[in-house]
Amino acid sequence: DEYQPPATDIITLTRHVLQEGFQRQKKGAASGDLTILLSSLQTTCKFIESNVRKASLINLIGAAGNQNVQGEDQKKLDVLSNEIMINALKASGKVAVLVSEEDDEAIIVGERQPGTTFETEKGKYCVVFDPLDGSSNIDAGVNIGTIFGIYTVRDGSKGEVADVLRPGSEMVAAGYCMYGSSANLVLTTGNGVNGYTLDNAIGEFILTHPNITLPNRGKIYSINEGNSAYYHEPVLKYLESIKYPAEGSGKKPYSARYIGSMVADVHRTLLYGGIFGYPDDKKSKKGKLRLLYEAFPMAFLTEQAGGVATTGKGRILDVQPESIHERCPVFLGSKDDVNDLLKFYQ
Ligand code: AHM
Ligand code: MG
Repeated sequence: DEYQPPATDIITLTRHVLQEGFQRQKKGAASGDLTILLSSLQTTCKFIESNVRKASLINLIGAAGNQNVQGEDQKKLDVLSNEIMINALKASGKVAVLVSEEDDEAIIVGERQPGTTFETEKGKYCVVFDPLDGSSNIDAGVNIGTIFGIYTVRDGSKGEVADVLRPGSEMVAAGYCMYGSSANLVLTTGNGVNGYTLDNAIGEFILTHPNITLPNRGKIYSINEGNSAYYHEPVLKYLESIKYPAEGSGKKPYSARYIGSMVADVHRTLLYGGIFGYPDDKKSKKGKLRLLYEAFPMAFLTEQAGGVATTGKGRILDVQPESIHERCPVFLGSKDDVNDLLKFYQ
C-alpha cells in the first residue's frame, strides 16, 4: 500500500466550536458566551478523564490506609468530578444556574461581590449535568461518562430553578463525554451531532465522527432484562417480537448489548443503531433515569442524529419537568426500531 502521511489539518473541538460560534455571531445570534462555556466544559471532561484513568492507582494508595493531613479519606471519583465541574463552570463566568445529580439543590450563581478579586461573574446559561454517570461501573474499569445539557435563562430572569424546569426542546446544547478505551465527546448545538476523540498527546479533542447519523434500523436491543418480572405488557411483547421474529417474516433475532452505563449504551446506539431503553415498570413507576441531565440531553442528541426518543407515551423532549431530579422512562434509537416498540403501546 502507498504511504499515507498523517493529517496535518486536524479539526479540534475548540476550532469547530469557534467556527460554529462565528457563524452564529455573523447572524447576530451569539455573543461568544456559548463558545466560552463549551470550552470550559471540554476542559472539565479532560480533567475528569485524567482522574478516571488513574482512579485505581489512587484507590490503591487509599486502600493502604493513607489519609490526608486532615484525616479525610480518599475522595470518591464522582464527588471529585462534581467539584471539578462546579468549580470550572462557575469560573467560566457564563452560568447562572447549575443542577448536578450529586447535589440535592440547584446552585444559583451569585453576582460578583464588589471589591472581590475572584473572577466569578454571573452568566446567562444554565447547565444541568451528571458529572460521572454509571458509577457502579467504576471499580470494574467499565465505561463511564459525563452528561450535560444547557439552557439559556428566560428573558428577564436573573437565574432561578424555573429556568431549568423547562422541556428539553428548549435546550440550546447537549452532550456527553464517554471515558472508554478512548475519551469521546459527543455534542449538539441543535445543528446535527459531532463526535470528537481525545488525543492525549496534544490534549485536544479531535473531530473524528462528523455529523453522526443513526441508521433507520439496527440489529441491537439494549435494556436491563433482569427487570422483566416488573415490565409492563408493551415492553414484554416488544422484546418477544425482536427475540422471536415470526416465522416467514424474513427477520432475524436481535443481539443483546447492555453495559449499564447510559453514556456507553447510548454511544453505541448512536453509532450502530438499534434501541436503548430504561422503561417505567411495576417497581420503578417513572423508570430510573433522570429527566433533566440524562433523558433530555440524550433525547436531544438522538433526535439531532435522526433518531426517535420517547417515554412510550410521548416525545421525551416535550416532557414538562416539575422537579430537578425527577425520573423519566426512556426509549431511544433508530427510527424504525423505536416506532416498532411504539406500536405495542398503541
Ligand atoms: P447512576 O446515575 O446512579 O450512575 O445511574 C444511572 C445508570 C445509567 O448510566 C444506566 O443506564 C442505568 O443506571 C443502569 O441501571 P441498571 O443497573 O438498573 O440497569
Ligand atoms: Mg446518572
